[in-house]
Order: sequence, then C-alpha cells, then structure tokens
Amino acid sequence: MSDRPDLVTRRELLAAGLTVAGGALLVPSLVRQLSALQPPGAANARDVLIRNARAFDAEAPIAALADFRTAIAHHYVRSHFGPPARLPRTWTLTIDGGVQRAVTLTLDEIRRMPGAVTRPVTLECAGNGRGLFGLPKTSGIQWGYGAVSTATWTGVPLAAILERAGLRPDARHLWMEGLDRAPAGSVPKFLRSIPREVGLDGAFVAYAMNDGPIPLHNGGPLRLLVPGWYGMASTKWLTHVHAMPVESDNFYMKNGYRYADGRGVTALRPKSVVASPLEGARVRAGRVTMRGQAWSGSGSGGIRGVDVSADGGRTWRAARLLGTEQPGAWRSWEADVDVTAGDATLMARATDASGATQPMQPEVNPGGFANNVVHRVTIHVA
Ligand SMILES: Nc1nc2c(c(=O)[nH]1)N[C@H]1C(S)=C(S)[C@@H](COP(=O)(O)O)O[C@H]1N2
Ligand SMILES: [Mo]
Repeated sequence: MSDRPDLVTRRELLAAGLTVAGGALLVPSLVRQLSALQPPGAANARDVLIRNARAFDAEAPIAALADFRTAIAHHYVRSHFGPPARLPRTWTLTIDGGVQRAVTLTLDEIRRMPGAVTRPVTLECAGNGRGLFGLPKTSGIQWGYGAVSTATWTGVPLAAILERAGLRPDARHLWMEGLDRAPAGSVPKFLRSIPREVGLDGAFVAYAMNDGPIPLHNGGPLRLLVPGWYGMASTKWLTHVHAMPVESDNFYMKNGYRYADGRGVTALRPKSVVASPLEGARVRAGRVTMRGQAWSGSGSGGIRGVDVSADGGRTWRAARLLGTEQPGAWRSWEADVDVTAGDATLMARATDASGATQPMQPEVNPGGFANNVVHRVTIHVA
C-alpha cells in the first residue's frame, strides 16, 4: 500500500473532519488534494484557473527520507496562502530598484541562459519540529519531523540574472516577490528579503525539480532557492527581485521568523533524522542497521559527523557518512547497532564542521522555530 496518505497533515485531516488511526486514510477530497501535487507540466504555460487554491501543507513520510533524493510525491509542501489563483500565459521575472537598468526576462529566456546548475538542495521549513515543543496550537503548524526534503533543482545563479540588470553598490538587500497573495485583503503578502551577499553566493532561480517542471505546489514554474537557509527564504512563484538599500519591512520579516531575542531565523541548524527503522518497528535481537540524513546550514562547513545511540543516549558510536559532502544538501549516513530484547530507543546526533551539534532537550522559542532536538525512535526488539 502506498504511504501517500501520510503526506496529509493532521491539520488537513482535522479540517476534513477526520481523526487519524495509523495515518492510513484515503477519502475523495484528500485524493484530489494529493493529485494536485503531481507536476502540472504544460498546464503551467497556459492561463489556467487553479481550482484548489486553498493552502496545502504536507510533510514527507519519514520512511521516504531514507533516500538521498526525495521524490516529488513525497517532498514536503508549505505555503502561507496556497499557490497563486491564476498563472499568466507568459511567466516573467523582473529585476528593478537599485539597478543600472530594470530587466524583465521570460521563463523561456531564463531556461536558455548559459551557466545552468543542477544541484541537490535540502529545504527545511523553519517550523519543522514545532509540534514537539508542546506550544499552544496557535503558534503555527504543528509539524513533526517531515517538513524537510531534498530534491535536485535546476536553474541559473541569481548572480547571473542580477548581472544583466547591473546591481548598484547601495543595493544591500534583495526583496523577493512571488505571485501568491492572501485571500483576505487586509492580510499582507508573504514577502522576504535576503542580504545581497547571500543572493550573490549560491542562491539560484530554478525552473526544474527532479529533472521535470516544478509542480505548482513547490513554487513552479519559477522559484528561488537559498541553499543552507530555512525554507522561508526560498520564494516560490518568483516574479520580482527588487534591489533595495535596507531589509524588507514586510510583516513576515519584521514580526515573523524571529527568535525570542529578536534575531532573524536564517541558516539551518545542525540536525538529523532516523528514517530506518521507523518508530514502533518490531525487529529481532541482534544487529540493526540505522539509516538517515544529517544536515546543517550555510556557514557551518557541512556535516563533520553523526553519532548514534541504541540505548537511549548512554553510549554513542560514529555512523558512516555516505557519498560526498555537497554544499546545501544533506548527507546520508548509516550505522550498525546491536539491540537486545525489550524496547530500545535509537538516536542520531549530527555535528557540523563548526562544532555545533544537536541539543538533547528541545530549545523552546515562542515562534516554535528551528527545533533541532535529537530524534528519538523507539523500537520493539524480540
Ligand atoms: N511565494 C511564497 N514562497 C514561499 C512561501 C510562501 O508562502 N509564498 N512559503 C515558504 C516556506 S515557509 C517554505 S518552508 C518553503 C516550502 O517550499 P516547498 O513547498 O517547495 O517545500 O517555501 C517558501 N516560499
Ligand atoms: Mo516554512
């Protein structure tokens, strides 16, 4: 049986008037929402009316995170207001503000630009793990562990696009704008800006995801990717980059995405997930192979190591890191551990090259951001 129903969040299920038993529910309205996750392909190029415009937020099933690359069917989805209700016949991206000349490029022109890059990017929602903090329900989506995924994205460096416009030296910040808007007039658009250096170093404008068109729910046909930063920086449905002297004063910059001390939420914190075995799994006593992913943010220098424990944190051993370090993407790991009859608590703890590691207890903040507490998985050993 497919684990696709797990993509539906608890909130969606509650909205549909359902309670979950094992997560394996499939009802017609949910099936329709799930099918909206399929790549719209050529439909993007037309003036289509999206009928399911309501925000759709979904996590990846943990089992799917065992693979380095997350399939589109399993990639998490998050937006504040859902996709734009209408797509223009011709998608354009305009660079204006503090530039020598404002430039507008069509999607086709961007696709034909030289210097395209294809690279894996680990996107994690800043709210991933909020549900584990035990905050009031009003604090935001009560995500578990699965608001994180890694797809292969193709696009052109933002630097190359900005070069066409000629960024002026006083343009210290890049204000991103997407086509989506709030359904009610008084709610501001979701807008974010990134510092100029971040935009010029590694950020790119993508038109393909896992070798095909970007599905509408993941920000297609054109989106920004800011590798190493939490997901809110990676503006979906990108139509404008406004070069500005100061940071954006949008509600989601000034009030949203701030830690208790007022600092903005930016780079990913070191974190890991145990994707196998799964919570509640039944295994035989003896050797068990643990598998998962580990990642950290820009400026961290990547993952230095992952330690695992099979006895609730009393003893630890180093996991094997697989493949090679690719900046902006997570690192797969595996480890063999020995378990004896009874319940066993498995844990993984990532440390990045800067020496930062995951806390054993959640470090709560009122917004419920960036929870990188060590993942605990309890299994039954017979
Ligand atoms: N235009 C726009 N871009 C957006 C958002 C949004 O609401 N509107 N949400 C952001 C957030 S909070 C996250 S976590 C990522 C999610 O990207 P994904 O749905 O492809 O996983 O998109 C970001 N980009
Ligand atoms: Mo997010």
